[in-house]
Amino acid sequence: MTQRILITGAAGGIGTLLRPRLRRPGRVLRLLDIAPLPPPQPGEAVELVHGSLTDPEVMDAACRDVDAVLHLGGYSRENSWRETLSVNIDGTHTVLEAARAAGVGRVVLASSNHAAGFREVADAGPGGLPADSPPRPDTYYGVSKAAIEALGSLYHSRFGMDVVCVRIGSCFERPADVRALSLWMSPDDGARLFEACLAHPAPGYRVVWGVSANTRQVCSPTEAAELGYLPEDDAERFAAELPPGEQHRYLGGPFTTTPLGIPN
Ligand code: 15L
Repeated sequence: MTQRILITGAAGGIGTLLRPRLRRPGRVLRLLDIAPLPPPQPGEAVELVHGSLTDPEVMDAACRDVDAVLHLGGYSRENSWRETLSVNIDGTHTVLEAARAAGVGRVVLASSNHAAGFREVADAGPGGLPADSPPRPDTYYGVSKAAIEALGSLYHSRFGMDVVCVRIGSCFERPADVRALSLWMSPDDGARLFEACLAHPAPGYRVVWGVSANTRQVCSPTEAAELGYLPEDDAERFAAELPPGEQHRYLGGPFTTTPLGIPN
């Protein structure tokens, strides 16, 4: 039977990196974004949906016949409170509500290290910061990620939906700076982690870190490992190429000092 996965924010940075990596025989990726999506490649099993995740009608139609939702959509950086509230928080409510109404049993939410951005790196200890460390957001953006984790918990407790919140570290082709040597999640590991979120028989509600097997890791790998995630990459191989820099005091790095409400 065909498996259909809805990916919101599919034209964004992580959506673009995952699109080729989540291709599988017997799987259709339904890609949703308000931004233009590249047309299907020959043989690529995708359905393109142009629309906003904040629109309940769009989301109701997008969730039809879907087995799981990967919710990557929304602002991925700091923005005004009003925009953050409307797109990231209210928009995630719209996504969860549409998924519930359509009977979708599993939603994976893209949370972020910035939900816990004011956690001190020095508190990590040998096991790393637990994935469910209580929120210490560093921005309105971080608040929105903490809020969607809470929404996910509500939808699990009320409706039995499986909801996995992935506190993504820094997911780019390569780590951008010294801070990312601790927080990098390679695109391939990102795909491995999202596959684990989809494959686990009954994840319930859980929060996991989305990072690679970095030598300088500060985030606990345990919770994601329990899900079945086996990372293969380590940011350290890029260390020599990076400009010199220092580890930040706080997990959120520069987000802890960026002016609130101003796009960064
Ligand atoms: C995030 O949550 C952002 O979406 C991304 O653009 C990076 O800034 C990342 O965190 C990070 O902390 O490096």
